[in-house]
Amino acid sequence: MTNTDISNNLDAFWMPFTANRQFKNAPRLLVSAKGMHYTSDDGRQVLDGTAGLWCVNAGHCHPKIVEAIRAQAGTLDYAPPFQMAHPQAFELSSRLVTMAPGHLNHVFLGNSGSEAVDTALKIALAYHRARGDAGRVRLIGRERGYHGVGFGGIAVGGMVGNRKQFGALFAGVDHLPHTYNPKHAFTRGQAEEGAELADALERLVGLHDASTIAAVIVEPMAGSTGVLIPPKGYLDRLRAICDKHGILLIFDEVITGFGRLGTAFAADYFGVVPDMMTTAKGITNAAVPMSAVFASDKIYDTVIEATPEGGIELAHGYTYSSHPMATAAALATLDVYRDEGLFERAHDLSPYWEHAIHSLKGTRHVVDLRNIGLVGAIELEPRPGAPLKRAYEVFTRCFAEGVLVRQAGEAICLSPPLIIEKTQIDQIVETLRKALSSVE
Ligand code: PXG
Repeated sequence: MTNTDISNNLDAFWMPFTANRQFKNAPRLLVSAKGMHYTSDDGRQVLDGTAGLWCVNAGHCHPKIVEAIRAQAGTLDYAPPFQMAHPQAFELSSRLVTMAPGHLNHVFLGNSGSEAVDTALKIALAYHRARGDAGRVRLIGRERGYHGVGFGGIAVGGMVGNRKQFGALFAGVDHLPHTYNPKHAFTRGQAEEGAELADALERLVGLHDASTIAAVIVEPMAGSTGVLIPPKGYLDRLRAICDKHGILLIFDEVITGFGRLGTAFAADYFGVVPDMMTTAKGITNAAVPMSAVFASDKIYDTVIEATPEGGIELAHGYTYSSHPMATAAALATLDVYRDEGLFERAHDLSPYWEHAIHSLKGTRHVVDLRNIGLVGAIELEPRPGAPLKRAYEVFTRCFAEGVLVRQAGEAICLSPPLIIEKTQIDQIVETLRKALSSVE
């Protein structure tokens, strides 16, 4: 088939994580953005209830970030990151580590959360090998975890829909149970009970032996699977069991990093410091793709010192690691977060947010409400015989009414830019209330 009208050919673009045929029958297109709003191709203002995909934390097209990228594009377009570098790579990394808790004093830069996850898993393996413990190759994830779409990430990930098409390379992983308990429906923030779910790690140690396990990776708060908030004490217990058995603990902070919970990182919010932390999204306000893996002194020193000087210590990296446009965007983004006090703003707004989310209790179809920081989830009862349809219709109705929300299974997830105003929180919740009342 030859297409002559290229502009109207929606077929060529194989859309990611999208129902391609359904979308192409009724496309939803965004053509510009500013602050809290997108503009759709039919000229409507759409309030962004999801910060894009959990990433535009400082609001859209922030002038300082736009200017930094513009200036960088005309100064240094690209510098090779292997055996060469540019000064901003060091400046950014130094700034990042001053923000991080504990001894997370080194960062490895990449372009996406998926790359960050693969990088962290590889560093974990390299670390144990460098210690002379090369038998530690097993990786432990968690049911309902999302760690991106690389083979490493889907192996430790726990969302069946993302695994079942690709199950070729999953040997050598195991999973902890997820932490969702419907008994705790409508809990505000963290549930009091459930820390003992972390003890499942002891059972996996009993099954595989600690000498085979390299690392455990979890999202401190599971985002993509519909906002699953860890019970109180759960992450502390996971930390303690990892320490007892010499297992590295990796927090996947791709969503929670850079202010989402009202602190720089979820590690700060929960008061638990991992051995590595994967971040992306908010690091550049999503204006240019970038990710950073934070690693502890212990890990960095061990891997670096295992190779004689002059040798490449870690056989890993990307053409676009520390890309100049990304480092410029990240430096400007960190300035904005600091100068506008956006993490504190998220913290201060979170009680209002919590109240607004939980005001949906009693609305038709709602079976659970969850919140933490500036994150919320509205769990719906599935429509009998038509799973996922109800949540999808709520999503499309909200979009028609000028509010962007995100469907995750039977849940609607919210994670607005941290610049959101209280009246806009009200608008999101009222639009949802109306949509929920009007769908079958
Ligand atoms: N880890 C976590 C915890 C994530 O949330 C990734 C890794 C992968 O990042 P990249 O940049 O490779 O996509 C993510 C990504 C959603 C949604 O709607 C979430 C993500 C991506 C797309 C949609 O929940 N998170």
